[in-house]
Amino acid sequence: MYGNDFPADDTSGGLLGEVEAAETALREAAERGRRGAAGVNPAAYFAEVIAADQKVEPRDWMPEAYRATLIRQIAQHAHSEIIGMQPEGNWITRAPSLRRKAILLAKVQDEAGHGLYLYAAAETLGVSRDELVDLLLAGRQKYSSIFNYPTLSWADMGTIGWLVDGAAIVNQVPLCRCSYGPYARAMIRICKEESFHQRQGYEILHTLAHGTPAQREMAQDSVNRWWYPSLAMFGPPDTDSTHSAQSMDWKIKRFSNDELRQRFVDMCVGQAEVLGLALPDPALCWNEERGAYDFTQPDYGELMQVIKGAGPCNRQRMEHRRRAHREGAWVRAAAAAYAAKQANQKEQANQKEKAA
Ligand code: BYC
Repeated sequence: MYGNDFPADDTSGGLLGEVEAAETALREAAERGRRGAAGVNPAAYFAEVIAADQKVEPRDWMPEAYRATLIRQIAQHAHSEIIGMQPEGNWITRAPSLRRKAILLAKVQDEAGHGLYLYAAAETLGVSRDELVDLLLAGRQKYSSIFNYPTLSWADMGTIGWLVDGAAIVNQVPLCRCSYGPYARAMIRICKEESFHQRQGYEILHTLAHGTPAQREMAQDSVNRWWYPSLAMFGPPDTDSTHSAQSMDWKIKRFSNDELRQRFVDMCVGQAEVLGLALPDPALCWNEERGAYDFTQPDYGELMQVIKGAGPCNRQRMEHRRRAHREGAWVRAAAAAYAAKQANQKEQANQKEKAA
């Protein structure tokens, strides 16, 4: 499938191994059962579950602020997956070959699937998917800043895979160990798929970077445009992050925004070298003392503008989503009518069985 010189290494920087470890830990924890006595003092029990690194489950008592934080983060994450289909969907009809088209189509469908797992995880917290979608459409919930940037060339499909999905995995692998069970379980499946997405993007860029001078230039231009927005995906710097401290206490987040951003930079430098592409940061250099790369921070003023709705594509993304929602109303109505009919038939069959 790949050219002979395509690197065989795991381009997720070993993160897939961490996903597998988190999956094993979840399975073992479920087999062991939980310590502590439920029902004694719910707040003390919740604190004990968090301290023992066990999972909070939907039936458990939880502080309202914990519930609200999870709903905010999981909904924002779900919306990002759905809005995130647009920049790549833009290139499905213009993919350079049938093979590329089939892969891109499958990837965009995967994003829809991720959105569904996440809406389902949010629903376990007592909020419906319809409510969350309404909040997004009303502009009262967010989605990731990164999807407000335009996809200007085919190389952007490679760069989104490599950098955007790469940043997503670095951010999301620790979420496989999130204290809320349904979110952690959803993240395991998502991370496995994301790592494939990242790999396919890397392969697109590798092909372009080793192609004609024009293809190489297109790849470099794309990396130049997406590097800083990808760094900004991790959120504001720790000093300005409003939720990190509390989310880390609750073990929703396991690392701060800056810690994950650093991890991402450290992972990308070697990968860019293998690609033969430059990261657009003249200040990027290894810091022996810190054991990490020094780098130029993204423009956080720009991040805040994009979050507030003033990014290059915010208006276009939301208009498209609202239109798709409107035009899909008949599909939702048909699905609901079909589900009601099935439920009715099942109920009648049950009654018949009882009467017999
Ligand atoms: N964009 O206190 P902070 C994907 C907001 S999908 C927009 O640090 P937190 C993919 C933040 O919400 C990728 N808003 O927040 C899909 C907060 O605002 P509010 C999506 C941002 O939650 C398809 C305020 O800034 N990934 O990869 O502790 C195709 C202060 O921030 C952003 C996830 O959603 C941003 N970048 O940390 C391809 C992962 N950053 O709510 C790829 C799950 C910050 O107070 N989410 N804000 O008004 C998280 O891990 C965390 O929510 C974040 C932010 C690290 C993003």
